[in-house]
Amino acid sequence: MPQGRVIDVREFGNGNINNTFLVTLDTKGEKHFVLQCINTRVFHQPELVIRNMRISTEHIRQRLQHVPLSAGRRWEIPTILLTRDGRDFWPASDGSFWRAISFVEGSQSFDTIKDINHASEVGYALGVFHTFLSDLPPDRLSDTLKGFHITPCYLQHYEDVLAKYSTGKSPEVNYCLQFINERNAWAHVLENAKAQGRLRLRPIHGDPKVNNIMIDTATGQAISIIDLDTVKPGLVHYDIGDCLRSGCNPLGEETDQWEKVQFDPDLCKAILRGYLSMAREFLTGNDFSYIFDSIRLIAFELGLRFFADYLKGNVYFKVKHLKHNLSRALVQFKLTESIESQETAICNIVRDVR
Ligand code: GN1
Ligand code: MG
Repeated sequence: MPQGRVIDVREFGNGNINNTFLVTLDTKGEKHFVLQCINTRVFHQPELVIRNMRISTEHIRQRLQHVPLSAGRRWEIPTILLTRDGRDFWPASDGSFWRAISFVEGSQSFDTIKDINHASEVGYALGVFHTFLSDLPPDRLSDTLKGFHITPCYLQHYEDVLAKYSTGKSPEVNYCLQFINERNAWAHVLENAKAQGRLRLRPIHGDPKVNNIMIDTATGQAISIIDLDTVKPGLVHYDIGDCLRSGCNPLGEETDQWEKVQFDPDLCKAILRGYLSMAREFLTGNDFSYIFDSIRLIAFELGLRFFADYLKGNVYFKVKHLKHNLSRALVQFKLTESIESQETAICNIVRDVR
């Protein structure tokens, strides 16, 4: 645990689930750490979340010692800081669950991609993460969030919500209802491929969006991937799709100009290039054939999750106003439309970078 007097605690990042703070210390050593209150309505077994984090980061640390990254590249692994009595979390008397994590000094993250180099670095970071975990048997990790990124489960949940809650009437709501309806059958694409043995489980990050990738402020290089709460067994496609739906939307997922949202194929190419510079060696032919579907699916799925939460009264994602989740859903559905309309171009990119 870093020593020193706490001189500042402030809210940190834009997380939709947990409450996160940056703590500043009055010390000559490490000046910051990240303090988080885990949302136990979402993560029912926070001990397992921390256990997954410990197992995956220890594995990456060992791999990094044996096979360092190419010359001159820096890579930082977020570390869980222990309490005074040696525990890696602190259960407060009100039932809330806290933990502290090291802060990657000299780095920053961005909500949207700045330029092609940033895109390539974001892809590279996900590639490093997947590569380092590619030899960790996925069953060493617990399933800490049942149904996470299983699109058919979100569809089922949405149907249940529709049956119970009124939708109200507005052109935006009707657009969402119809949008989902038209994609019902296709939404099983990745789960079907998994069931048919075409895609297999691996350790995944679960949330590799742009602002979870830390960029060295001096070099502009990616040096860490943070937010390891959703590390668990899954399909790397969930991560690839999530990284691209986040990285290739220059207006960002919080924009209120949802009609203008577009998927940028140049950023897609740069992210995939960066990713494959690390990950190419462990991906199979089948893995490549589902990359387009994964990009389309995770954008659609996130829209579906936001929309269902809007209908249910905003019980999962934190919101700033009542229609926030509706507006977020519209952004993801517009992005999905843009991905669909560029299917040939995106498939060509996947073929070219392979
Ligand atoms: C949530 O809380 P945050 O921002 O790290 C969500 C992700 C979504 C993301 C969208 C556990 O992540 O799945 O992609 O919002 N995390 C969980 O911004 O549901
Ligand atoms: Mg997260």
